[in-house]
Amino acid sequence: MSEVVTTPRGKVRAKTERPRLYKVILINDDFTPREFVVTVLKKVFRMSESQAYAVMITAHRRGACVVAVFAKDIAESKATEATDLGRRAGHPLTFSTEPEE
Ligand code: TYC
Repeated sequence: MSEVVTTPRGKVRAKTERPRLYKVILINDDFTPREFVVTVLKKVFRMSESQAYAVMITAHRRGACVVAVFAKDIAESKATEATDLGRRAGHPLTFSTEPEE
């Protein structure tokens, strides 16, 4: 049996990189009722009434607000679930995702 000895090429670095995290962002609009936004934040993101109100009012005043940070697949499924709750109720409520720096 022959043995092949290989020498590592290029940089060898410790595998300590973590998967990138993604922000879920709540986008303001002029039509979705405030109370509906609060209800969705409580349901999908398990926020208290006061946390949900603070996020909703920040998006309302500034145009958008970071809701939470998750692994990519969880961020995307929560953004979709929350946006769909709005759509099914006839509201333009929108949640988006973007990678953290
Ligand atoms: N701007 C909406 C209103 O005045 C409330 C609202 C807040 C909607 C935040 C969306 O992400 C949002 N009824």
